[in-house]
Amino acid sequence: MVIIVNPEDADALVRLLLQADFRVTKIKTVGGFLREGNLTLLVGAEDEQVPKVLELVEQNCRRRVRQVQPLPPPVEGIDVFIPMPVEVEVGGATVFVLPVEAAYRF
Ligand code: 2BA
Repeated sequence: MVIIVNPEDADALVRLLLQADFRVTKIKTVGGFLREGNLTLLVGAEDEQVPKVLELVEQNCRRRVRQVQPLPPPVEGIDVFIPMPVEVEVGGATVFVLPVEAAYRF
């Protein structure tokens, strides 16, 4: 599972996942739209454990309204340009459930 969460929710969520015996990897990431830091958790779980992980995520990740100040046009590459202040709702969490062909630990 790939779980993108707000940094303010990440520590508590990781703690709960570990307490529930899941293995977790935490990666520092940046949202493409707001260009703010978020955290991406990788959780390897059996199919039948997926609902438990979703439950922990749902119970521990809050939606937040963010006021976004204008962002300047990007200098290079394809990026987001926000010409005026906007309000966006961020999170609780974005979760992708992916099939795993094989998993090894050596
Ligand atoms: P950001 O890309 O920085 O997006 C932050 C919030 O801004 C989003 O919250 C959404 O409310 C809003 N937003 C994003 N793109 C927008 C757009 N084109 N127009 C208007 N509003 C927009 P969330 O949807 O909760 O997403 C939080 C973070 O999760 C995202 O940060 C991104 O890092 C990740 N994420 C969300 N959906 C994703 C997806 N389909 N693929 C990859 N990453 C995703």
